[in-house]
This record gives sequence, C-alpha cells and structure tokens, in this order.
Amino acid sequence: MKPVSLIQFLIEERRAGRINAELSLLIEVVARACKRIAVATNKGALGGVLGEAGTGNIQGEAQKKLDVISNEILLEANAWGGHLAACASEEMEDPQPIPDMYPKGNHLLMFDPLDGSSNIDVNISVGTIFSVLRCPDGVVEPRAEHFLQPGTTQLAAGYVVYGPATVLVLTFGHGTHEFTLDREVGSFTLSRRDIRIPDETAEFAINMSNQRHWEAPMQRYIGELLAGKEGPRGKDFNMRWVASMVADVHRIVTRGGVFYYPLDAKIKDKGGKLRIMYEANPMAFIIEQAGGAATTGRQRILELQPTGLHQRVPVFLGSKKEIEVATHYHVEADGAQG
Ligand code: FBP
Repeated sequence: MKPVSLIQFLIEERRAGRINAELSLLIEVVARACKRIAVATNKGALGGVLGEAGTGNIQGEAQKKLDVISNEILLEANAWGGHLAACASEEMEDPQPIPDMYPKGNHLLMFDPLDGSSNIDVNISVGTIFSVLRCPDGVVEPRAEHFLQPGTTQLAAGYVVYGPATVLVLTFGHGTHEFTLDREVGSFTLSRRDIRIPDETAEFAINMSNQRHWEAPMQRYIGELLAGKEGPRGKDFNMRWVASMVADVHRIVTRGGVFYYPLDAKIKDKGGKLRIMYEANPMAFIIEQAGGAATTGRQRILELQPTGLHQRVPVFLGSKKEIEVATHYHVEADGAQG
C-alpha cells in the first residue's frame, strides 16, 4: 500500500467536506511545531534542555525548560498562519491573542505543550495534547470565557507522543487515526486508520500510591480488579502507570485498557488533577471516536460545561465496558447516599 502522508490525508478530509481549509492548515502547523519539539526532546542533556526553567506556571508548578521551549514553539508557529483567533496553554494564565500584524482566523487552539513533565529528565515518553474549537461569531479579541465550550463542540483533537517513535493521533469527529513520523522524509505518515479500542480489557492504569485517599466506590472497584480470578470480577487484571497521560492513553489507543485519575481527598478542593480544556476533553474525544468511553466517574466528560480555562476534573477513560463498571459503582454509591 502506498504510504499516505498527513498532508494527503488532510486533503482527502477536505475533499470529503469533513474539514475546511483553515482547520486543515491549523493541523499542518501544529504537526510541524511538534516535529520541532520532537527534535528538542530528542537532544536531551546534549541540547541543554533538561532540568528546571526556574519559573512557575499558573498551576503553581515549577516549569521545566522543555515546558517553556515547547510552549514558545507552538505559540510562534501558530501566530502568523491566519487560522487562529487566539490560543491558550497549560503554561499561560490567560489566552494568547494573535499579534495585530497577522491576519486572524476563526479557530481557538488549546494545548498542553509538554505533558508528563515529571518524566522529561528521566527519558520517559512525554507529549503534546491539543484541542480545537470554533471562535464564537463576532468575537475579535477572544477572552477566556470564549474558550469555555463543552467538549462535544471540539472540531479537532490530537496528541503527539515523543517516545521511541514520534506518533501523532488525531480526530475530527470521523474516527481516530494514527500517524508515525518518518524521520528520513521528515513527515508524518498514516500508520493506522479508523482505530477501534476493544470494549473489554484486563489492563488498568492508576497511581496506586493515592489509594488511601480515594472515594469508597474507587476503593471497591480497584479492590475487585486486584482480587483477580478469585474475586467478584472472576479474571486477573494487570497494571501499568507511566505518569505521562499521553503515553498511558496511547497504550490504550494501541491495545485497549483503562486509565483513571479519580478524585481523592488530596485533590478534592481542586476538583481533580487533570485539566478539562487541554487534557480531559481532547483525550475523551479521541477515545470516544475510537469506540471507547470517557467519564468523570459520574458523567460523560464531553458534556461538561467548563467553568475555567485551567479547571481540573476526574478522568476515567478507555475500554467502554470497563469504564461503565467503574462509573456505575460511583453513580450507584451516590444514589445510595441519596
Ligand atoms: P503535566 O505534566 O502536563 O502537568 O500533566 C500531568 C501529569 O503528568 C499527567 O501526564 C499524568 O497522567 C499525571 O500528571 C501523573 O500524575 P502523578 O504524578 O500523580 O503520577
């Protein structure tokens, strides 16, 4: 089969009327920026890009040098293309307007420029996560409130994993597709079209060190997985936790599984660990378009009405049947509490 490049795939999507020229250009520009981030991450210690930047972000987290570098690469690449009205990032408190000297477009772009920051210095896969929305009509200078649209209104979502291979996974709402960076050619090439995640799984991902802080339904659910064949689930489950959401989700997109970052007593006041606009919503869109499910443990993530640009939510996502069990345990417990 003749290899299909990302550009060719985007042209096919445009010819099929599934995306317009502006959105196609936006994805091309984001993909090109991620190729530059791949080069920076690959350099590691030789590029002087490891370690702390000495600055903090809106989340109160110490920024890594690569957090700052990746953020700047994405801002710069998206400033002049004419396809954006504004963008927002995990690393910036407020949306970044498009400089007046450049034409503005009709799209809003949100991104986590480098997900899995705690893994950068130890050479474990990290990534970039992005989500695209339409800028509300008549809005010239978008503010944070213009980004606060439910995940169901996303026009596109994707992530890039910077691992042994550099892989882009993308959806426009017509299936989920994977592209692998061909380093010799320097372009992303289609490696899997219309990915389907199995409904059933025996593999779960969660940070077990938070167990004592979990709510009762989560204690029960994970307890039953750990009880294995002898327990109420009647089968053994295996565990994985990379602590880079992109890598944990990519494993699920590749072979199925489930990923949980539930609410716990430590993060209750914050509403969760992961951010809805540039982590939960794009991953939920990708997973659902591949036949999986994504909830907060109580409701479908994509139907949530966001209340803040950096709002955090609990995340349950992956193989549909397993997510339904975990969600049912929480809804049932809430019902019992009345
Ligand atoms: P950032 O690195 O973008 O802040 O993302 C948060 C994250 O690193 C996720 O990628 C990952 O799933 C989670 O936090 C890991 O959490 P923990 O440190 O509790 O294992």
